[in-house]
Amino acid sequence: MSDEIKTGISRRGLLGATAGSAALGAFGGRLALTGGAAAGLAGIAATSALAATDATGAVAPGQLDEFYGFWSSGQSGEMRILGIPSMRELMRVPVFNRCSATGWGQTNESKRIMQESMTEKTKKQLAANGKTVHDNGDLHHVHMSFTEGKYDGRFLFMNDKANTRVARVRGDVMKCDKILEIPNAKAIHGMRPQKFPRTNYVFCNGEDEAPLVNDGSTMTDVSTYVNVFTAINADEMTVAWQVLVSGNLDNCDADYEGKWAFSTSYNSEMGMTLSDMTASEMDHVVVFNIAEIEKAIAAGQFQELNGAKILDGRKDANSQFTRYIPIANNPHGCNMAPDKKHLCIGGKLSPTVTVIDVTKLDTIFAGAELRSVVVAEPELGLGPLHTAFDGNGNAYTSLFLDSQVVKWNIADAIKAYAGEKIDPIKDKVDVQYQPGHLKTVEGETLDAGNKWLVCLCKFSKDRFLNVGPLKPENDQLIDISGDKMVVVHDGPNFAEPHDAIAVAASKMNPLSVWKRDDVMWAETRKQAEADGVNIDDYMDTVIRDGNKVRVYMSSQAPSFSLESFTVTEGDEVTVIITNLDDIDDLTHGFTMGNHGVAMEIGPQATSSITFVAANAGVYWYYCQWFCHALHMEMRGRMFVEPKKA
Ligand code: K7E
Ligand code: CUA
Ligand code: CA
Repeated sequence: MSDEIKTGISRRGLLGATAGSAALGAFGGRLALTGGAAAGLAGIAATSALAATDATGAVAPGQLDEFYGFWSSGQSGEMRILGIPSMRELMRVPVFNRCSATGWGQTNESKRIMQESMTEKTKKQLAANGKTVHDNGDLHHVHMSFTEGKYDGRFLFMNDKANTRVARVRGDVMKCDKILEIPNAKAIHGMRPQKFPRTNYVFCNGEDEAPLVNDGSTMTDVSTYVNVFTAINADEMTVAWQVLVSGNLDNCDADYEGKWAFSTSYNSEMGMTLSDMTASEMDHVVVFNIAEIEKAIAAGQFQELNGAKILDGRKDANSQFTRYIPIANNPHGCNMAPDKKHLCIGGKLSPTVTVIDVTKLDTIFAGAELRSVVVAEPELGLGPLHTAFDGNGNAYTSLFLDSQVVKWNIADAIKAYAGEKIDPIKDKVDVQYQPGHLKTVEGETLDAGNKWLVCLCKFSKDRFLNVGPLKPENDQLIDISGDKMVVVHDGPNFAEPHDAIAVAASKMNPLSVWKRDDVMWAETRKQAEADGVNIDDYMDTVIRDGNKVRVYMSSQAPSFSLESFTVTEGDEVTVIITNLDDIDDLTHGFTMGNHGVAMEIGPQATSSITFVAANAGVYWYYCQWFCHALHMEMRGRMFVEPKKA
C-alpha cells in the first residue's frame, strides 16, 4: 500500500478500490459543478486527486483540503482550524484567551460574550485583580453539534478546564458567540454533545472535587466534597440540569440513541493526594440515564443551587439516575464507537481498554451485575489513553507510555474475551512522542472514515529544529488505509492541542462576508439607535454624553470616514466602526496608538471598543489589517484636549 502511495500513481489509485474512492470523495463536490459524463468525471477526479494530495498528505498549492480539522489548543485557550490531510493551520479562533489581532476580550462585543454568564464570585475575583474578563483558558476538547449521529456544521462546543466554562463557536462565521460559566462544578474537563436525535445537550464533567457550598467553612472535611455532572441546553447555552456524583469525573461521551451519557472517574477514592487517588484497585465509569434524569427534573424532584437544578446521583442515594461500572484503576479516555454499540474506556494505569456494550445498559438499571455489560478487555500496551474508530470495526488506541498507536479489531477483542484464541491487535506504529488524543476523520460519528488518523503527541523532542527549552507539540498524520499504519507527516503545534475532530469540507459552508443584521453587534446597534445613528450606512458622528464619547465611523478601503476626532482628557471613548466593504477577504482593523487598543472589523461587520483617553495630546489611529495598496495611509488622529481647570 505505501509503495503505491509513494509513486502517486497505481492501478488501485486509478481504478477505484480504497484509494480511488477516497480520491473521488475529495473532489466529487467541485467536479459535480462541471457536469459531463459520469465516466469522464471519475477519470478526472482520480487524476486531480492524485495531483493534489500525495502520500505525505501534502496538498498542492491552490488545492483545498478534504476535511476541516478543529483543534483544541489547551492552555492557549483558542480553537484552531487546520486542513486535513495537509495539516496546514488555516485559522485561530480566540475563545477563552485574548487576542492581539482581533481584539477578542477587548471589543465590547466579545466582552459581552465573555461576561454574560459570569458568576458573582468570578466578577469579584476579577475586579479585585483589576480585570473585567479572564485572560486565560484551558481548552481540551472541541466537538461539533450532531444531527442523527452525524456532524451538522452548526456549532462547535469546547471546554475551559481553567475557569470552569463551556463555549460555543458558530459554524457560519467561526466566531465564539456564547461562553457559559458552569455554577457548582469545578474545572470542566470531559465534554461531549449529545449525538441523537440531535445535540439538545452538551454534557460536561467537573473534574475537581470541592465542598458543594464552597464558603470556606472547611477544607479538611472531605465528606462535604462533591463532583458535578452538567447537561447544558445547547441551543440556549444555559444549564439544563446537574447531577451530583461519587468520585470525580474525567472524560465523557454519549451514545447514538440519546439514552446515555458516560464519564470516567480516576478518583473514586475521593483522594486528595496522588497516592490516595491511585489507592484502589478499581475506579469506575459513571452511566447517566438521561430519561430518568429528565423525568425527575420534570417532576420537580431537584434542589436548586446557584440557579441550577441538581439531582443526587451519588452511590448512597441509590437513584435510577446513575450506575457505577467498576473499571481498572485510573481510567482516562471515554470513546463511543460508530457501531452504535461499544463504549471504549482507556485504562491509563492498566494496559487494557474496557469495552462496554451499551445496548445492555438497561439491564444494570434493572439490577444486573455491573460488570456484566463488559464484553471485552484487550491488553494493548502501556498507557492506553484515547481510542478512535474507523468505519470497518477497527479501533485505534493511543499508548502514552509506549509512544505508539495500536490498531485493534473490536469484534476480535470480544471473541477473545469470550475465550476464543484470537489476537485482536492488528498493527502497532511508533509515534513521536507520548500521544494523547487521536482522531480518525469523522470517527466519532456515523460517517467514520478509513483514510486518515491524526495523532496528537505531547512531546516532539528531536523531531524539529531546536527552538529553546520550550518545544512544540507534534501532531502526526497517519495513513490508515492499508493493513499497516504509516506515519506520513509531522505537524509542529504550539501549546497544547489535546483533542481534534475532522469534518468533511462538504458539511461546512462558512460565510465570506458578514450579514448586516448579525446578532454579534445587536447591543451596539441599540446604543446607536438611541444616538440616532444608522450603523448600516456611512457614519461620521461623534456623540458626547457627559464624559462618555461615542465615535461612530465607517471604514472603506483605504480610509476611515473620520480623519480626526476630538475628546477631552479623562473621557471614556467608545469607537464604533462599520466596515462598509462587502468583498471577500477585505477585513479592516482599528488600532489606537499607545492606548493598548486594537480590533478587527470583518467585511460588513460592526465592532466597537472602549477606552479612557488618559493623556492629552495627538494620537494616530490606523488600520492594522493589510487591506489596500494605500493601507499604510489608512489612518487618522485623535486629539485629546487637556482638561480645563
Ligand atoms: Cu486526554 Cu484533557 Cu482529553 Cu488531554 S485529555 S490528552
Ligand atoms: Cu484598512 Cu488596512
Ligand atoms: Ca483511582
